[in-house]
Amino acid sequence: MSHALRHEPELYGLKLLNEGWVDTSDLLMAIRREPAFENITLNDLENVIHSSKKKRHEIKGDKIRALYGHSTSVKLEYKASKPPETLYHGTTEDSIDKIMQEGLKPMNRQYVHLSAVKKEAIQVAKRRSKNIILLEVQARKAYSKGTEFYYSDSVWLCKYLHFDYINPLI
Ligand code: HQG
Repeated sequence: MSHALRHEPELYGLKLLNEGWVDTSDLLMAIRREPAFENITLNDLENVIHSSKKKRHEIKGDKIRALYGHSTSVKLEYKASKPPETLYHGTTEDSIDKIMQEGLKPMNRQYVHLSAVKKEAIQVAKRRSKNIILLEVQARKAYSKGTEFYYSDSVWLCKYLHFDYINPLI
């Protein structure tokens, strides 16, 4: 579901509309082509969405979309928000030198993803490597110097974060 709605909709015969929406029935049809999921229902999609702590997807009327994480060029209108004093980003030991030279970049996605909760940022890093580094981001300071932040229910987003505002913790 995330791959289709964030990254390669065309692989599933889908085209994202404005703000990343697709017809839920089209997504269901695409997922059902996979034999393991041939009996999947709207109820199953709703259960996946609501059983997750992170609000990754949203269903409204007959449409569904991913709320963040996109690499595909669709545009979502996020509201700029004042961030908390500190945010966190989990990364790998392999990336840390580059990050401290270049800052945090969105890489293949549209935004840098940050968390208000240390534990969540650690989990994000752990899906990449055993050797992780937790970065503390002075978000309020970056904001006061002009970095725009956006909040999408469970994650904080920004286009780029300068290394001046980043401190490695572990
Ligand atoms: C790193 C998931 C070298 C960055 C997660 C990360 C998140 C750099 C990787 C969301 C760099 C990009 C996004 C630089 C950043 N040099 N490496 N200058 N700047 N990086 O997957 O934050 O759970 O695109 O540290 O939970 O890991 O699936 O970003 O390691 O919220 O809903 O480049 O995706 O959401 O990796 O994850 P990603 P991410 P879900």
